[in-house]
Formats: sequence, C-alpha cells, structure tokens
Amino acid sequence: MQAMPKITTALMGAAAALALSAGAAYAETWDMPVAYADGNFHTQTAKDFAQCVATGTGGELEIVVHASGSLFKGNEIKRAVQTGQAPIGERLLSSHENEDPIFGFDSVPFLATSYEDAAKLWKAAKPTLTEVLDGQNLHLLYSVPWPPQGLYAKKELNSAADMQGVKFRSYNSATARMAELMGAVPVQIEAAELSQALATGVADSFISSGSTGYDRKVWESLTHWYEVNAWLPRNYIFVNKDAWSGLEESTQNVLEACGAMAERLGTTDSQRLNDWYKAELQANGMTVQPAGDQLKSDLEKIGETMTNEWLEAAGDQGKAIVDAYKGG
Ligand code: PCA
Repeated sequence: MQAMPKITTALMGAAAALALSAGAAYAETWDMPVAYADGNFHTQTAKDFAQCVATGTGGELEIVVHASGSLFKGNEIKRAVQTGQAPIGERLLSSHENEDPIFGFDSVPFLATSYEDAAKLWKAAKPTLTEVLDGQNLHLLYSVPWPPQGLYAKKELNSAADMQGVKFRSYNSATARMAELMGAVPVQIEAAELSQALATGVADSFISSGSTGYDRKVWESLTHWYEVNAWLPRNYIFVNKDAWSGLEESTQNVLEACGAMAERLGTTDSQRLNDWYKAELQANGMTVQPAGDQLKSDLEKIGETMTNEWLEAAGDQGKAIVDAYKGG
C-alpha cells in the first residue's frame, strides 16, 4: 500500500477509466520493469505516469508497470531496455557508475544534501546524462530523487570505527567504497532482496533512505538509523530509442509532458514522505537520530576522499557538472 493517498492518482485514474470506458482496447502496450516494491513512492509515481499517458493518448498507449524486479531484476533493467527486450524502464542512475563514473554524480558524499541542491545538481548534470544515455540507445524521460541517505545498523554508532568488520549492504559503487573506507565489508544487494539479507545475517548495516527502510520493514532486524544526509540518489525513467522513434510525435509529446508531471509529483512525494518514513521507523521501535559529532566528522573525511576519487575518475565531464552546480 502507498503510504498516503494521493488525490492526483484518483483523478487521473478516473480520467483514464473514462477515456477507455467505451471498452476500447489499447492500440499498444508497453511493459515497464522497475526494481522497487509496488508500494514504493517511485513505483506509485511510475503508475501515475502510466495513467497520464493512457489518458493523454486517448488509450493509444498503455504502460504496465512491473514492480519489485518481477519482469527483469534491478541490475538487468538497463540492458533489457537498451536491447529492446522492454521498451521502457526505471533504474537507480548511480547503479551504472561501474560502467562510467559520470553516473555517480549524485552519490558524491555531501555534494548535494537537500532537495533544493539535488534539483540544482540534476539541472547541471542532465544535459550530459541525456547525451551519455543517448549514445547507449536510451532516451531519458524523467528522474526523481530518493530521500536523503542515512546509516542503518543494529547497534549504536558513535564513530566510523564502530563499522569495522560489519557486513554492509551496498547498492552502487559509492556505497561499496564508503563501506571499504569505514573498514566494513561491502556486499551488493538489491532492495528487493534486502529484508531477507538482513534476516539471514548476510548484511547487518547499510546506507539508504527512510523510504527503503520502511518498504523493507528493516526494524525486524535492525535498531538504529542515523540521519547523515550523505546524498539524494536518483531513479531515472528511460525509453529504448527505437521504440521512441517509432512513436508519433504527438505521442512523444504526451510522454514528455507526463514525464515532467511525474518528475514534479515524485519529487514532491519524496520530500513530503521523508518525515513520515522517519516517524514510521520510530513507531516500529527504531532509534532515529542525527549522527553524533565524531561519526559525522569521520564520514565527512571519508566524503572528502570519495569526492576527490570521483572527480579524478569522472575527469572534465565530472568537473564541468560540479562547476555548473556550484555556479548555478
Ligand atoms: N533506496 C535504494 C537506493 C537509494 C534508496 O534510498 C536502495 O536502498 O536500494
């Protein structure tokens, strides 16, 4: 279940139902694989987007969202869309950092730690990312940030030294590197497999948003969440370029407009639900608090190292994004 009801969803659902009430079948159906749970706010945003497209095209194009990596696993979605096995999909942008460092622009620790700064950083990065994805047979449609990232653990954390030897679930290169620099042991696990990994002791700690902690009911295994506000990583929605060019221009315009709406709605939800997720973690028995001074300064040091490493790896393209962000 979605955490809070959304008026827009109901309205758009009614509009889509009306458009199709004559019993008209959709002219075309697109399957849309996404990696996160059905109730997750990104998945709900994707469904709002799909309803908007159904309405806007007068039932010409149906988009069916497949949650939780059920159609393609999270780490298969980009390739599936590139190769046309699926026409459209959603993925965590920074999960491609191992292909090209530029994808990690949103997971540079402490570069952008608020919604406002995350929006500025996206504005600075979007032209480059659009071009990189275009070269990979993908049309970038829209992107929504996750809430700020904090540290989950099953004990009190007073400094980075408390993470020594702890099994740490990573979701991209940056989270794996952060684990290493804390002396923890990284293990890459998709959000869809996270609850099980925590229950079986494959991982005892990780960094993520309140959203993922809530979706995965991590209070069943863990006790603490430290608000670190390390970064706000983004999901992005992308279309296979051949599928894209096969659309009428008017349909492309509907997808762009619905994408812009979804980006705004999703971003508003991300921000609006952030406090709600924290309250839910607390209501389910977790201790939720800001990182203490020592932990904070340890993480800031690690952040400096990672920032330098990323700037080095991402070269001129990376520097141009950071310069545009800081100047903007
Ligand atoms: N949730 C995703 C990525 C970032 C986030 O907040 C996850 O933990 O997999």
